[in-house]
Amino acid sequence: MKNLGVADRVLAMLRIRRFEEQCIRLSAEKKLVGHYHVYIGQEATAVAACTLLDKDDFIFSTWRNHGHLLARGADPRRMMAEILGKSGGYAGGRSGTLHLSVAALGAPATSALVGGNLPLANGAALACKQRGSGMVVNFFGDAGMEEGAFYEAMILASVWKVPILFLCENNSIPPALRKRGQFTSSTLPAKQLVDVPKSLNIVTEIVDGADADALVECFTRLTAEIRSGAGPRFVEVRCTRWPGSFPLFPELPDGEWQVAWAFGQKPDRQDLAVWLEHSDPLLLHIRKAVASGELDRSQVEAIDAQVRAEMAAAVRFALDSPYPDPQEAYRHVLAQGGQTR
Ligand SMILES: Cc1ncc(C[n+]2csc(CCOP(=O)(O)OP(=O)(O)O)c2C)c(N)n1
Ligand SMILES: [Mg+2]
Repeated sequence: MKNLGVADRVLAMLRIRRFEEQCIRLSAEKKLVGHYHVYIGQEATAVAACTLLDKDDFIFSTWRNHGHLLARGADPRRMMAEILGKSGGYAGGRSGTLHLSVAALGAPATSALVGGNLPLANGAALACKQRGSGMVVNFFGDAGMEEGAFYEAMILASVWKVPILFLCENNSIPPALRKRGQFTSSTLPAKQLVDVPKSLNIVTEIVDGADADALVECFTRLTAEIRSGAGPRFVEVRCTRWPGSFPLFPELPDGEWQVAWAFGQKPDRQDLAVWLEHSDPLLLHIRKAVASGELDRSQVEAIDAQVRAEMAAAVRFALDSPYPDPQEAYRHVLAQGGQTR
């Protein structure tokens, strides 16, 4: 990971975790209105991928975009304001959570359509190739592979040899199968997801999404190959859904994530305890760093205090930000005669 030590990596993952806990709290209080998706349990993937990117690179994301954008450097205050539909948000409250994007950070579009961002990302990768700089990381979920747009993007990327990492976050994998064995999605007839891009001559990898070090190692290698002009790469990141994401609206199964859980204390809920033990990249990474002597408990607590303060400030900023003036709805839209106001 580019210039990220263990402490910075924990900080980056914890920022995403605590940001989304605030989303869940605000939703329960009816201050965040409507549907939204959390990235809890997948944080290591965004952090490992985005910290390898340069200014002129791009990411393309989905409805599960909070982690990708925070890892790319977005300001949590403006993100939270956008999610609440407030004028202080990145799009003045127009996009909400589902279309959150920050063009200035090389995150020009988030698609809420399954598979919808693949052709866009591929086009950006073609632009990178033509201008001779930059690459694209295209985040999408495993269901994206069931869309026609996926095949269009794979074929063109392979033929054009564009600089793109197709990063499939397969969050439906049971822990025991994350590292080994064959696992198909419910509807693809391929033995493994990677067999599909492989058949189109795209080099593929499978990596454990609960292992931050493995992700860093894998993405470092793949992005170097892509930057050297070798063409597209496809990676299946295998992760396991967090128990709090199963209800229609996410919930915190046992309250907020506790630093103490990384130091032997167990939550009350059994399903959460099992998930933490086997599948939480944040907890597993902290445990590993403590075991190797790179971090101690007081350092983790200090990181947590810093993150909590930052996220409390983000919530305050978003709640204090006014809703947009209704007239704003007419801006940036095509009016009669093709003129914009
Ligand atoms: C074209 C299209 N069809 C259906 C939906 C409804 N939908 C939203 S999320 C989702 C499942 C996505 O699964 P996956 O790609 O694995 O991502 P995950 O939510 O598991 O991260 C579906 C079917 C949609 N948004 N777009
Ligand atoms: Mg999925």
